[in-house]
Amino acid sequence: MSDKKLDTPNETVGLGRRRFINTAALAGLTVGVAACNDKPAAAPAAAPAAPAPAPAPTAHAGANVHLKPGELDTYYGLWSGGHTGDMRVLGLPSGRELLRIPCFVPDALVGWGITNESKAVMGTKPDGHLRYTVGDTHHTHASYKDGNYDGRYAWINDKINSRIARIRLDYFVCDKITQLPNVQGFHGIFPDKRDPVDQAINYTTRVFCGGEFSIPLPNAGIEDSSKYRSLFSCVDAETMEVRWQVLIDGNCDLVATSFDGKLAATNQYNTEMGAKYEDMMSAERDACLFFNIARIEEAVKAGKFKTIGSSKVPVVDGTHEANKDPKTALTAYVSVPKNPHGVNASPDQKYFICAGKLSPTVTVIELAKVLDWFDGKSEKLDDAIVAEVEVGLGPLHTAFDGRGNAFTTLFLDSQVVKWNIDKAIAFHKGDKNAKYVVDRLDVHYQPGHINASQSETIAADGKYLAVGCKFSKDRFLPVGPLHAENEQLIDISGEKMVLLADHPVRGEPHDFIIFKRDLVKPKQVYDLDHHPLAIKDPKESGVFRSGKKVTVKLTSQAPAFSMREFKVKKGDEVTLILTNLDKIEDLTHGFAIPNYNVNFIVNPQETASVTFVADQPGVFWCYCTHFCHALHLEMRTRMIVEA
Ligand SMILES: [Cu+2]
Repeated sequence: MSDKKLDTPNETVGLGRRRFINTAALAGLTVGVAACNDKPAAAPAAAPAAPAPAPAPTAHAGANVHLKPGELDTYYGLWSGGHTGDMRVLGLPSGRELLRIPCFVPDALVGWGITNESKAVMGTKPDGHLRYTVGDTHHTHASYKDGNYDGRYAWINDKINSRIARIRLDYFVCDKITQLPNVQGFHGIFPDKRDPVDQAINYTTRVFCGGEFSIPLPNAGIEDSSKYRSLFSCVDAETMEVRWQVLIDGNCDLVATSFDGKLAATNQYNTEMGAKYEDMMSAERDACLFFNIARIEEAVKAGKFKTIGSSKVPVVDGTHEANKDPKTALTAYVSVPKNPHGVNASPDQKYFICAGKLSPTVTVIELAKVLDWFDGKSEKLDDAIVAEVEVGLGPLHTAFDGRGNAFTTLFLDSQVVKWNIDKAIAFHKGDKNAKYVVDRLDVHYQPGHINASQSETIAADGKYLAVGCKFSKDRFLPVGPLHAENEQLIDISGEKMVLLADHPVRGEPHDFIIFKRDLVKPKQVYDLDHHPLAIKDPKESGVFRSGKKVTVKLTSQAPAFSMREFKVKKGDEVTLILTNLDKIEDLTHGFAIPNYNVNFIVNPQETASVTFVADQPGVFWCYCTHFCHALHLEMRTRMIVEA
């Protein structure tokens, strides 16, 4: 697969052209590299005497991503880790990775999947072992208030096991995970953009979740795939319970929500309901499926639902057959070309954009016209399509600058295309002079997800654009067959895009959001009262026996644990509770027990516990694993297991 771009003499968006001009993109790249080096072009090594004069400033040279030591980033980025099952926190524009928040997969740094508290969030089998130790996160979104992020929560999906995790953005930890019933391949998520939308219905923020794989419902091994269906789910942001589901024809891919809370949508790439890829791509058009949220909630309230299998979640009927009358329809299938990927809401609150994937087009759907169809004011649902224009090969995802421009990744072209929404609409209406393509930029390589700072909020600020490139190839030092991925950062504050930086990341990130740093207020120290098992005074420490069950209560304060030793008997079921009484931010302690597969951390004023059977007699030096003090190595206690 070659990524060399062959320039063609003229920009064209005409049918049949499979390549697009790249001159502007190459110019942008050159400027970007110069800006990145922060220096004028270097003089030849042999003639170092006088520095070359600084080049005349270009109209827009690109922001500086190289922060000085001690300088803070101005944006947070929340990245889904892919099948590492975590969420990554990056500072932007520097691209420095600050934290990985474990969600679906155990994490050795913090003891996620080791402590009782994290196991309770992750879910266990009756034998106490984790139900799942693999995950596949794709999409991450944060909670909104009045159209902008409010810093309460973020959510992330697990495609493998159809789970949604909630991240508390005060402590940057996962606190709840919910598995969606009767869903396989849970893919897109998006929360409401207002909270609450309608007091009469009395809900808090909802998080909408798309089920990608169609399955027999209930799942009883039917081979005729034409009978498979999938479900679109609504999860309550506070309780994390599934409120309702919609049975649909076809599948769900990504999800978008309108700013007024009235509509959600998912793009569908397999309206054919095929089981083989040839069948999945056989139709020329698929759909962007809209959900009329108020009508769905009314139907649920009125008892017009069924349940599937052992799940008690109400399921309303959103299939074609049941939704032919616009006046009562819960769903509307807007036809879009072909195996679309990505549906994104423009920050002017007017449009959803579907990217064509197998079609070189983007489709602009006007939300007011979808609502008109539901209200019987418009006969043809297709009238809601106000533009369908060519942008390049393999369009996948779209971001926005808040100034009327959209940025779409072109997977096959290895480019980002900047295009103007109003001009695309004018072109679609017949103004063939409307030059809607504003700029193109080569990226490296094969971009998937894209997002801009504050993109899908009313505060889209058009400063930075990040692009998740699935292949980095020659951009970094080789480290064997598996390469880092390349999250590239682009300055979009000017007319032309300027490539600012390559940020290598460990595989295999997908979606991400970028928001201003002042939108979250992280806490530095836990509250002792938040944990029911907290040991508030070292004097409460001790070994408490009830038959074969033993509770060990311990506190930590650098450089010591509250007990210098503790004794249990072989065969005891030991629950060890550790409260970190240190009150200084970042003064975290670890607790490891050799040969017992125990290691976890406790942050300042945090309490965590582990349960294990003391099946090996002997002396075990339990030690602090998280560097804390000059006497860190001396910070130990002895577990004595008596035979
Ligand atoms: Cu320590």
